Amino acid sequence: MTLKIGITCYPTVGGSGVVATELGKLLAEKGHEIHFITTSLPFRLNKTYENVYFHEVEVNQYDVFQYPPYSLTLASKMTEVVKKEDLDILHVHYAVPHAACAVLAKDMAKDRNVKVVTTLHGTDITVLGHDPSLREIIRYAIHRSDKVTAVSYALAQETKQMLHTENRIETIYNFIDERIYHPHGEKDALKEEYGIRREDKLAIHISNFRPVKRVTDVIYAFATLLEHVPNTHLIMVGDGPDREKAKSEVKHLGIEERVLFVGNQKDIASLIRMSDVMFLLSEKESFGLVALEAMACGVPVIGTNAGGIPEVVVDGKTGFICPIGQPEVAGKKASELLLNQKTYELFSEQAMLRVEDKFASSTIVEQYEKVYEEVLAER
Ligand code: GMT
Repeated sequence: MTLKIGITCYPTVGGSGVVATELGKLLAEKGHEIHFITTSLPFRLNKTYENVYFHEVEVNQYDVFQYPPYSLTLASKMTEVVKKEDLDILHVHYAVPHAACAVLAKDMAKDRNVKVVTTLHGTDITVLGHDPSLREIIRYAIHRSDKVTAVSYALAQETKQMLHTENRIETIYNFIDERIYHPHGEKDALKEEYGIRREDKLAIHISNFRPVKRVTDVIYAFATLLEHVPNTHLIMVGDGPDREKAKSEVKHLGIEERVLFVGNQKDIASLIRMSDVMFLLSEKESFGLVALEAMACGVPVIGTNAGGIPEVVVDGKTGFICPIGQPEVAGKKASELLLNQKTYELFSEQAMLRVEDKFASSTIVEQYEKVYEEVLAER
């Protein structure tokens, strides 16, 4: 059965937008008709795809409003697309405000009986869910969705505990595009472009440098790693509020020669491939898509025991799981890997196998299709 599916996500850089867009692309390849309803073209939708359509949500600033009414504009656009394109499903990524808008659109296009599938990605629950001013709307949006999925068991559990909801929340893991994230490709030439000798080791961190990512812990972990493995470098990819803090810590530690801040980058896969180990030392992380991207490229991950990270990274097998806020432990674990070639190769192999086994895009897409079929069977 081919379906008409509306997808709403935050279209700018970020794991949830990546997952939503890649899902839409793969569903379209399987013959479903996909309608992205977003404020701009999702950044991974960089060319035209068969069966994929884009409906722009315009957010205008009017003098009469103090704030642009994004949620209402979105709900209105969703309703319009549901009616015009006769959508079967509205699949929204993020509870706030997307699920609430979808519920509103469902009510406004009542005769169409569109079904709402909400996927929770983390920050909507782990940060916004704690905000009393949003808790009721999150609870309502979840309660009124026809199906709610979360990207990890940890997130599903946390959502249930926080909102005291009886709703069944199904875990569907994230996935990566295996055509982009794989271990094959040029590494040494790129390393040299960054001034790193091919025989030197390289650690990588990729994030939006928000406080939850604890980027200064990454710097401290690297400093410990450097004590044990002197020919190591660190590449910091991304940008955000804590970038300057991290930079000044690097200066304070006198390791400027070894740490590169490269800002937001397009070709993440090549940067991961040229690296030997990834640090993801967040205090909150519902899944950690970058960890999956690293593992798919055969790069072991040193992560924290936050949220869903331990569901992605298997401690002692595809990387190491360390306590939050203990960067010296993370640095020591990374050095153990980099100093033991045999163990390193084993971890690298196991990381790739785990991605194939548990996070294959074909399996995950089928899980979403099953969810769509289930909710439509209730029509
Ligand atoms: O990590 C972020 O700050 C970005 C955020 C997003 O909206 O993309 O990431 C969340 O969703 C990703 C995709 O499901 C997950 O891999 C991230 O773990 C999650 N971030 C947090 O939970 C902090």
